[in-house]
Amino acid sequence: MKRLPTPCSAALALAAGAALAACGGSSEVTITPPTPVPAVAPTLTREVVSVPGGLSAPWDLAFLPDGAMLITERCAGLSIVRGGVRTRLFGAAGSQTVAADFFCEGQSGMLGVAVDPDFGAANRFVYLFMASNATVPRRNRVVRLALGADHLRVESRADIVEDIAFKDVGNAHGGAGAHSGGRLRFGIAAADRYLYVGTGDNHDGTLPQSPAAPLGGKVLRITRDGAAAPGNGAPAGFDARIFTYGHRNVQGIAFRPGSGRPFVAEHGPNHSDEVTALVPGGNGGWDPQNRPALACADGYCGYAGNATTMPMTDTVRFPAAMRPGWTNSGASQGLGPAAFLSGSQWKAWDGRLLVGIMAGSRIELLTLDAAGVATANSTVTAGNDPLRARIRSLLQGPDGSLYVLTDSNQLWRIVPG
Ligand SMILES: [Ca+2]
Repeated sequence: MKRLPTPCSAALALAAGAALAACGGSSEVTITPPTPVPAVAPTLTREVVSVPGGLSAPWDLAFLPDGAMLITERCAGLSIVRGGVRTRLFGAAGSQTVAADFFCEGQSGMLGVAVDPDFGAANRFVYLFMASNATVPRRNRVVRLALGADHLRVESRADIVEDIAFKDVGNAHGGAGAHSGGRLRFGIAAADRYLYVGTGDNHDGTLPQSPAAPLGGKVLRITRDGAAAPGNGAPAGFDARIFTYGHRNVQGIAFRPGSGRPFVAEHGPNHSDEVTALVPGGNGGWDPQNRPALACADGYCGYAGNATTMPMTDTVRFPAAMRPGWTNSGASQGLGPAAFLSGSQWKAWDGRLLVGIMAGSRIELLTLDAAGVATANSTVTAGNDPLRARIRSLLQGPDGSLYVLTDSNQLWRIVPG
């Protein structure tokens, strides 16, 4: 409540929605501020979206400006769905354009997809993260496709990053193709329309802190031609495409509305799924090598020890490491995708961060403070629908709804109301 020196004026009091106090006997009017509209959570409705031909191991999705949906499937490739018609554009046999070097194995194959921010205005570029056997050893690549004018065919392909680490041979910790990362997202700030690429540690102890290619356990930030973006801030001697390093397996990348700051979500080992706000040149502090106190098969300590002896963020080795803003209650439940909610349709959730959890089978809502540290978290439900599934991809669509891909081969549209 605030007291204003003012003539006794009913008009002023009414205009301010105020209560008039002691009118006639005082030179002050007491103004009660308008009661704020309570911040309420949206009411969610889940729709299962039918994709002609069905989905098999869907991994990521994106939208063209005309509303058409792009979907990747790990072993099939890239499809476009528009007007209820699905076209297999690029990838395995059966696609309009077969990529002879594309394959899937283990966790790898056709993973992330992103659409150029200038799609339709200056180009028709779409970007894919995929496993390629064009080299020995095999690598993950970022491939840029130019779509035809009707968006129903691929006109050309340019491989803009060819040296992302791929686990070529199985070891004590699992088969080939593990921990490739794979998410692709463009920055949202006007000065940050660069492509961010999440990569993984391949069960290789040396990769996350390695300054050079093959690039694994990193977030790359590149131009549409695959060159290092300006301002990456990688330490001297590091590959200039590296934006941050010291990560385990980056499968969630999201940008905070307003600031545009990038956040990543990472799957922990037997503990400590993490969400981290990134800083240019930052070290995520994951270093699964040289832990003499631990038994580390094949030189990889990533599954040895615990949150103290093999931390997701080692602040002893790396005092300046980026601290996580949220850790999943000391557990690892398969943290994967991440997406910020944006728009008044989300009511009190506008600007909050969603993360998807695979083994934990849920979507979690995080409230972040200005520094990116979680102050609250809760599990997202749609009324009595617990939205339980292994969550593979999260993306807010151009209609303002949330789109979700699950390992149950479903596409959900979650509509706020
Ligand atoms: Ca970390």
